[in-house]
Amino acid sequence: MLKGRLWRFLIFFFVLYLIFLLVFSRSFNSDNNDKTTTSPLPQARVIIDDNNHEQNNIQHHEVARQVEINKPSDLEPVMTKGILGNYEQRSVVKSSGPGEDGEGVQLHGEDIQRGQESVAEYGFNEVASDKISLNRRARDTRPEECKYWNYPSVHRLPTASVVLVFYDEGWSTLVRTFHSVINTSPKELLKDIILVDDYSDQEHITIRLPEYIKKWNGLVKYVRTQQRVGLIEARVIGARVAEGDVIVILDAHCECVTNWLPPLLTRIALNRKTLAIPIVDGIEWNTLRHNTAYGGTLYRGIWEWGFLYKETELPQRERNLMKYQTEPYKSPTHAGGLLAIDKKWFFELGAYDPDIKIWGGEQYELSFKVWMCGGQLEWVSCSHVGHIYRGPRRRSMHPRGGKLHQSHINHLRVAEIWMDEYKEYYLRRQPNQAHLDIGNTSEYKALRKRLNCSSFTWFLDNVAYEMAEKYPLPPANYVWGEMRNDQHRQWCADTLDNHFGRPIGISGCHHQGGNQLFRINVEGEWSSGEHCFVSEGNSVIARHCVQMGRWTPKGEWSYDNKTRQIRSTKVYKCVTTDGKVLALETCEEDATAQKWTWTETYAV
Ligand SMILES: [Mn+2]
Repeated sequence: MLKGRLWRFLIFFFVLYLIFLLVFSRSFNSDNNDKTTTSPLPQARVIIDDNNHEQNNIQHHEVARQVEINKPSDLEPVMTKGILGNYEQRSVVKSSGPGEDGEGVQLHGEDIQRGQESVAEYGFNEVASDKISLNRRARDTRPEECKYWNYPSVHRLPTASVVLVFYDEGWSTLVRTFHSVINTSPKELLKDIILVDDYSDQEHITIRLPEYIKKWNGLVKYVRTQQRVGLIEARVIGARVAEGDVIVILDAHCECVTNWLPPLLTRIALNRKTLAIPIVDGIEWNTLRHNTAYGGTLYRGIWEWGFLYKETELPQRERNLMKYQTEPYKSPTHAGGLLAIDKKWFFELGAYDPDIKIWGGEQYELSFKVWMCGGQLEWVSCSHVGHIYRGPRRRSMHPRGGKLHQSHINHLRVAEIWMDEYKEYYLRRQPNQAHLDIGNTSEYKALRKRLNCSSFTWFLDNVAYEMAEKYPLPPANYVWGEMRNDQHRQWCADTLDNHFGRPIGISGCHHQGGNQLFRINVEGEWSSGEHCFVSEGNSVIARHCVQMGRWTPKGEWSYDNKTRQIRSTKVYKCVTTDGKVLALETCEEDATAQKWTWTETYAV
């Protein structure tokens, strides 16, 4: 009796084991061409493509049938703790070249000087970069748990087009970017790579690059703009050319971490209106060392009311929805450079507003409209891409002849079109921008109506709800503008570009706003940009308005319109200057050095 039961039990498990083997061996096969293990020569890749052509077609039919049978819920990733996921590399051959595995490279001798010159030229140390293999394997910065996720097989995921935009980018950092895309992407999923050259001058871009990419037989495409159009427009040009289902935008100085693509595409397969964001690791501009960005903490993207991008710890409310620490999670916005979006959805949303030009604010535009028009934005914890943050570059990347305040015009367009009555709060933070000409917005407002998008209030209440605590709505300004001293009439208050914790001072009045643009609001907060000011002894100190993750203004200042004094209600002293420094002293109504005249200065 007992023996019979035991047998049935054993047979049951044996069958289960067979099914398991069947499912996973399929996935192993689809992933065999991956990629970074031996740094395959590009030429070899092409040959592999040709050989597998017939086989691919057969698989395709077989899988098309499966798609009909499978429900969408079958696309959900499956965690098999302790057993490597279906896209993971089975064996990693360690390479020992310079910079391998994301290590940094130290230069010696005359290379040091050449390296510094390349930083001035490109913002990266190209001499250090040149020493590293174009096929170096990026450091695996993912949390360990990521290795155990199983994603839908390649035939059930949309294909990707990777769009890279650049202007006079350094050779090896640029080429390594698309090598890394090719080396880390299952070839069935990578439709093409679009290199958008925004009218570069340098010959390694204009002549050498189009020649170099020929060996990929069309997988890598080169598109050149007819004049400088700036990053945002160039991306849209690339997106139009792309033949894949999903547009993946990366900067042209990135390195993809193993198995970065399937987790992104899975989010879009599950919901085509998802804007999927990889986790951005930092690569140092001087040594090309690849670092883990966040440690174990989960962050998401928000902004302060002047549209400076901020990241904040993932609220508990979101974490409560997660079974695993490595699941994707919702975020109000993102840093802007790296993203994946369904191509059709991107163009349904009007791509990027064509009057948002050059650079700045585009991530808010895209994030707001994705959320408000029925989509969602997710950060995908198991998709990591390294990005080289630029060092001190001598030449500007931005097109010449562009408007001085273009990024502010961009911000204002986003506020005008998408933020309803909350546009006012942007203007309280940036009052000098009230009269900038932002052009015609009617077409985009019509698009918003046509897509039946929700209100910005809905977005704040349901998505970016932590704004209320982190960056509450700024109170109305009581006075703002340039602060000129009555006694030392050529001097104005100036933040002196000081960092947080340092005293502010004075400098010659220049009427250009910037460091001389101050605000005191009706709640007694005295600030400039995102600096808030507090008294400390006889000095006025700049500090961050957010302390311990929370907006904590001191609100200790008042401006008296009659005496024109700025008084600290905390230490009962007034702001003064001796023509050298800005200080606090006992208030005296007759002291002309304590009198300040505010002049509103508008950007044009
Ligand atoms: Mn970048």
